[in-house]
Amino acid sequence: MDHIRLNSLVSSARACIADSKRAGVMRFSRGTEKGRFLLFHAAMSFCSQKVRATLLQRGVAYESNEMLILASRDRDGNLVAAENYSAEYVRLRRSGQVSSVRGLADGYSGMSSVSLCGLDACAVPTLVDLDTGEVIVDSLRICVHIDSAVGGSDPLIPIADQDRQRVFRQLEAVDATPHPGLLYGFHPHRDRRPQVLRDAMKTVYDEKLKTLAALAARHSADPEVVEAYHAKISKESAGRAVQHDVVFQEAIRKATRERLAQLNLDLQQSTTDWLCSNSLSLADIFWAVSLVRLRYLGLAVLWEDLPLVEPYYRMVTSLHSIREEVINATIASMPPSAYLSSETATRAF
Ligand SMILES: N[C@@H](CCC(=O)N[C@@H](CS)C(=O)NCC(=O)O)C(=O)O
Repeated sequence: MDHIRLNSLVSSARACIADSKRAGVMRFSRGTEKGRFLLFHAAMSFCSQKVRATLLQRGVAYESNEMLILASRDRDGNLVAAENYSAEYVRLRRSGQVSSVRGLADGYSGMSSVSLCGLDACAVPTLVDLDTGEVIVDSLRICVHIDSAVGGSDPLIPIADQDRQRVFRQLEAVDATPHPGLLYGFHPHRDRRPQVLRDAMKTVYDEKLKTLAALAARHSADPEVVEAYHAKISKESAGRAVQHDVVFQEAIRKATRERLAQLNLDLQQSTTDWLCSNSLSLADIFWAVSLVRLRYLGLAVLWEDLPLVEPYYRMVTSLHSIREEVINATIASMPPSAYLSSETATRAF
């Protein structure tokens, strides 16, 4: 995309962030590549955590634009839409929609994989690469893009073909795990999610749908934006319909358990220091983010009889990038969980 159009889309999206302290903030990591990447993200977003951990692990500087991804109430009690729902941000995100993607996500599976479900134009993270003029809208593609753009001697995607394929198989497994479904939906039998979170989830869909309907009406003159809002309304309505559906909720729990059992098997068969190769790979970062989120939700029970998963959890959460961008970010931005504390974050493995 040409730089004039890109800069205009970016400045409009940046302006949707209500607090200027969260917009246009340079984060240096170890101080390389200043000024190339801009990230729109949220502290609590599990997809954003994958990207921030990758940036920190690779020591890449970027401009952080942190968005509030939940609706809130103003002083008069009026509903204020999440910042990522604003038309200006949706326009930026749709500019990065590539033809290979399945179109807009308008159904609900409990997953957020763009390749399986389509693009959610109202979601984070979004990466802008000012050097190539690209807008990239999927955490998996973003992390792969950053790793190859940065180059150097410690890539997170191995060069050797077989190792590379092994890494991609794991990235897809994490991508197809229904993390959003497990966050939003009630847990049959015993719900271990923090009480504050469970309470917030009672109204979350109604708030999303109300703010999206108002935005679609307000921007009725812009068909591209309206199409995105209608797809999102359809997706979130489908999510609300299964939020308390025992069959659906048990099925996503079973799917998660199967992925964890496969991880245990892969760890058992692995002959390398890390999951897929002798050096840390993107597969380890993605699994770290997944396991931290599952533990936060009280779902470490799903791997209590899988002997290799817990030691692997300790190994990947000993990384500074994971402690900082995943564990600490979760603790700082989400209601406290009895299953994830800063002590678990610093415990040596
Ligand atoms: N597959 C996409 C999924 C993006 C996504 O679902 N983001 C979530 C946070 S992890 C979000 O923005 N949710 C807010 C909402 O949908 O209202 C990616 O990995 O980037």
